[in-house]
Amino acid sequence: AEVWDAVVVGAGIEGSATAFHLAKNGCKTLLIEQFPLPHSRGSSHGASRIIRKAYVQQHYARMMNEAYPIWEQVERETGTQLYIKTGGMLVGPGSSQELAETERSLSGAGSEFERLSSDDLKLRFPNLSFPADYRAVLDPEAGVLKADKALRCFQDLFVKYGGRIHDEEKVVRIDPGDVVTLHTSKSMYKTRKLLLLPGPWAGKLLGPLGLHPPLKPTRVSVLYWREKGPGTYSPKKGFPIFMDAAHVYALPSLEYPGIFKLCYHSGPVIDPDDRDGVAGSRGNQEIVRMMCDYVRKHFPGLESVPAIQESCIYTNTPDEDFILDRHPQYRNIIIGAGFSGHGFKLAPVVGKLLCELAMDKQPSYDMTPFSLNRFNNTATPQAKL
Ligand code: PYC
Repeated sequence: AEVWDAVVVGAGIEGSATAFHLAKNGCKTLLIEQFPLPHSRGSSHGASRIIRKAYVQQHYARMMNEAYPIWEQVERETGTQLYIKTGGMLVGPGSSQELAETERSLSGAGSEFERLSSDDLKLRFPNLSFPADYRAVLDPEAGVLKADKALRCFQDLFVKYGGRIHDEEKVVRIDPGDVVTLHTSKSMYKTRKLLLLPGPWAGKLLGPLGLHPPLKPTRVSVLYWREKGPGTYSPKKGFPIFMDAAHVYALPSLEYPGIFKLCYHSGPVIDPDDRDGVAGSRGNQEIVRMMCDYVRKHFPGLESVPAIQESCIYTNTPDEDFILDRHPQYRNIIIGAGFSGHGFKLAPVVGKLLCELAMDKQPSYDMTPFSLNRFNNTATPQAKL
């Protein structure tokens, strides 16, 4: 059988961006996806995602300095607009650690931001209602990514650079070795490097390879809300994407123009193969009720029950940092997992880093926050987003 330089498993945004970098760097690469493309079974479906530099963790703020130019390059190469600049705001109590740390990481990454005092927040955003001590950090470069188009662009460029995509092909067994053998539902492949980016299926693929990182596939309810008046929270009227230190986020929906997407960044743990569990509402009613309360209190211009509910899977690590690492024993097997609901915007840099690992180059960033062995000590770090 022919031997591939690289096989990438999983054609979500992380796998597709990784495959793009590999092909662009001259590796003969196959991208395998278990479902027909495009699909909504994983974490890369839908029309919109937030893009921002405002991060508590400085490593992501720095990586975003490189992600933006790569997104721009993809836009240029495909002639497709992917990024809509709206600006973004992070709100929280004046004493919030998240706000202070986000300002510190933006400064450290050399990125601009604006600090809004409690009075500024009330003046600038009279259509929001927060307690008197709340303040905000404004990230001027934040905005919306056209997610479904972005996914397609990475896959198109991958093919343009000589890559091959096989969809509707499920991996059933991996035999490690100097040349890895990959058995799928349709065929068998040999590859020098295997890159696993299976999204919520990571646990199922890694278990047989002796790895059990603490990954939790989580069903997040994606909630869409109608406005009471036209365009109250529209970017056309200067309203930015929104994040609350309490893990709520909101953005104008490209899925349903004119309707606002506002969600809670958590949900019940599910099995990605249990379709009822993925699409269902078990465990989410509580979150929907909580979000109705949230909207009534803080977004008085929205109707207080969601007009549309969809779902998406986040694959969470305990510290919400990604896993980007080699298999500790089989060094030619490379893993990207645990994107914890915030990986889409960073996919161009994730792909670059995993490509560097696959090509035995020195990674461009310190990989310590992404290591598999950080889970070996038992203490569970506090989640922070
Ligand atoms: O990372 O900005 C983000 C985000 C928003 C919603 C889910 N993730």
